[in-house]
Amino acid sequence: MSHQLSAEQIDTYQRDGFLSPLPVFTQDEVRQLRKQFEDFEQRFGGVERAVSRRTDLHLLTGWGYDVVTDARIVEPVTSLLGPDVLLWSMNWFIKEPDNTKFVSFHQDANYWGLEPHDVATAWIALSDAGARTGPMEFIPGSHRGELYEQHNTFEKDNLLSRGQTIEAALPTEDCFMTPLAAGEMSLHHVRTIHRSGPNKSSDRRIGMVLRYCATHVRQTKGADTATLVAGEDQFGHFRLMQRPNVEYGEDEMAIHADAVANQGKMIMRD
Ligand SMILES: O=C(O)CCC(=O)C(=O)O
Repeated sequence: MSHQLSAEQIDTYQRDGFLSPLPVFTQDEVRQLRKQFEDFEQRFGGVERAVSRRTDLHLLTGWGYDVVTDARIVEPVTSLLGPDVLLWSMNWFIKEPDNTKFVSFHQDANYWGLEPHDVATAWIALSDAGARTGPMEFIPGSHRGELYEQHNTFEKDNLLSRGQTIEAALPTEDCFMTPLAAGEMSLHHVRTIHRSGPNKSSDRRIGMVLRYCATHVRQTKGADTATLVAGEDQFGHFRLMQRPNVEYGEDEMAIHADAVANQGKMIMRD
């Protein structure tokens, strides 16, 4: 069965800079994935302490690797980026129940260092991401406009690494909320302006966030790693990572720690 996007879906993405919702996982699968993720959190000392380790779980766990290579996610991405695709990183945006954490208006292209901007994010809900949970909100068409200057606020409740915020006046009245049911995903372009509000629900809002790029994309900030998930890599711009042999194995832990530290450096480097 093909999971490629239709011509109409591709047009919508190209026009708006995002596409939502798309079904991915069944309820059984999503329950199992949430359990695997929450087991990981417990294994590493609980929710707070596991935060520093949760990036790139596909380098540490088979289930993580299976997710980032899942045809139901990767094929729609190839419809947008072409047949040769890398996973650059796997992140988590989690808002605990009844929580003031938020994400300010920003553009990912401003600080990732990836160029050209043939880069897309698959944002996958592992819990309900309905209107009360602070789902993703996008400004349609903003990926076709300018790259805005962002100010680093380091605000306590801002989930972004530096609290980066676009301070210019934006057409916020156009902002489009994309609530998702558990198991659904949205796709967004690396230049699309987006934000999200606080979680006013009684459950965690768990976003599993996968960043994909075409193989011709370069990291302009230094040497970086990525995982080939579709087609072939004829460019060699990234050191390619492999599926972990042993779940949480010693070698895997070292490889993972190294990749995560390096990615942190890339994101924080100006
Ligand atoms: O999940 C969120 O609230 C924000 C995620 C985000 O900014 C992103 O995926 O680029």
